[in-house]
Amino acid sequence: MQSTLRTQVLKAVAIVAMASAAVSCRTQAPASSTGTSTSTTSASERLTNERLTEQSLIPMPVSVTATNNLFELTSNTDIYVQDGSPELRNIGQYLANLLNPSTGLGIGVQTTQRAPKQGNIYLALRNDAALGDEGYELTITRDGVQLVANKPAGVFRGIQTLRQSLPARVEMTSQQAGPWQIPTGTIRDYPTYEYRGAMLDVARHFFGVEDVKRYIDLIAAYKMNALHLHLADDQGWRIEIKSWPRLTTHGGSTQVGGGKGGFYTQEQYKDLVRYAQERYITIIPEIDMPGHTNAALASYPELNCDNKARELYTGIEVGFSTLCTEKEITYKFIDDVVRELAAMTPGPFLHMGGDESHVTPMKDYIPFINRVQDIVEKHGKRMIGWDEVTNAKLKPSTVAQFWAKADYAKSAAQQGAKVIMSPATKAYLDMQYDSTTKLGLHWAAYIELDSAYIWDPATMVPGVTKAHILGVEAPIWTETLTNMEQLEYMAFPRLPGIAEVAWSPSTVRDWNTYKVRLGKHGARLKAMGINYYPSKLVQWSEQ
Ligand code: IFG
Repeated sequence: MQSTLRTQVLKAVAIVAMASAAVSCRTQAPASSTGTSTSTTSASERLTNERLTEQSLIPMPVSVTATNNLFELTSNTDIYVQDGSPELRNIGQYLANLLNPSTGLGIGVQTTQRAPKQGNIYLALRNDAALGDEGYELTITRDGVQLVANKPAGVFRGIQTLRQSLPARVEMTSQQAGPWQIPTGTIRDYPTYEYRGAMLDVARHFFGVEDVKRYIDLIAAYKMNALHLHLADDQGWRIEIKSWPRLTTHGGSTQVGGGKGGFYTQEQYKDLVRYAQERYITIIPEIDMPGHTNAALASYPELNCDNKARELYTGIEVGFSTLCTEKEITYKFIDDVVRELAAMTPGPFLHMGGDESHVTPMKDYIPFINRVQDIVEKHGKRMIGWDEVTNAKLKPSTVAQFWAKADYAKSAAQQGAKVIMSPATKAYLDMQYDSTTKLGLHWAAYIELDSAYIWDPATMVPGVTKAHILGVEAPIWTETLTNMEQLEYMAFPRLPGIAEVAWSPSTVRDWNTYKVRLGKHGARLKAMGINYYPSKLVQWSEQ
């Protein structure tokens, strides 16, 4: 159809729709309060609801096309998953578990050989190379929802978009009034970076299994796929190592401020790994060394060069500790720790820290890091290290995590190692928003929402281009954070913005339009029970 004719037809349709909408909203029966939506929603009313392109989707998808109609979840709606994939069935159940508490629609999960009849949601795998491992295509028509991807992970990521295209109250855990309408259209989407992570420091202050699971749920909602757990530092050792039990019984017994600390048994750690895996999130454990090791040095005298166990430490200084790099028992210790950690970590990476080794002479640090790299490789894993490790000779499989020194990031790229971008001046979620923020630190910068959003990993460090970058990670250090409420206040709303930096192409990223989307997203953050910082830079709408 000629474009002018098409435009005239569309205009005519719009005029008719507006006219009948004016009529229908006067005669429209009120949505029933029982939570089951009425089926009398008139066709014209469908044209007046928000368009798919106006939903506050974060991360912003690669492409969104609206078709100005509505699909409605009703008590007849079920989730149909393509037969033959247990993973799809689990994902279907995850979606049902998200929708049922708030909608009260009793949505079930069925397996099917072919697309279901109208009124249902369909999850399926389909070869579509352009979508890659985590991309998806979400098609919403008035007759149903179809979510397809190459891999189950892509379907899971698409579900995060589907939930964001429903009203924010869908995130509530108590039953809410309907109707449950989704604007129609098509979304084709896939990530820019393959590594999109968050780091949680459970060493300075210990966060129990339920808190970590909550954080996993929150980062999953923004399509992140990695959770880096900072499990050991000066103030605490948080993971049971059976061959060195005092690491947790003694080294895990306190925390910053002198509280009782805590640790994960190996069973609890495996439970976290499983919980994350169900959300297509890889756990990356970090044992920081040779610095940031006071908890281990307090637990075993023999790990100290003078054979004297250190006192437990409950302050927040850094850079005062080091393993004894010239003693062989140190490498036996590291081998035991890496062996046990690798055995319960299905993911490809072990993070071995390497930062702020201020009392380890560089002549000792370099061979130490080289040797740790070999131990990690011997146990079948790839090493990640903070950017100081680029002083050593990095294996091509090793990943350097840029946090402070651009030259180190550049050196990693030159050595052919991949880089994870976590600039402290942009991505450190423990940085205060401004000088009035009661929690957090500001040694790197004050980071308001715009500053955490307006940066491009691919141009941040000269000499480090997109080809060198594995992905982006947002660390949160917990020297000043003691519980989830405080953690959420510092992590949100900056974390969704960084998730967008990692997922969305820079061509669709713009602070002025993002802040409007984020403002509308406020209702969703509230509905998810997130204690977020209501920055004055954003017009928040919470209804
Ligand atoms: N730098 C230290 C962290 C933590 C942080 C607090 C790194 C790699 C300052 N190392 O960031 O242990 O103390 O903002």
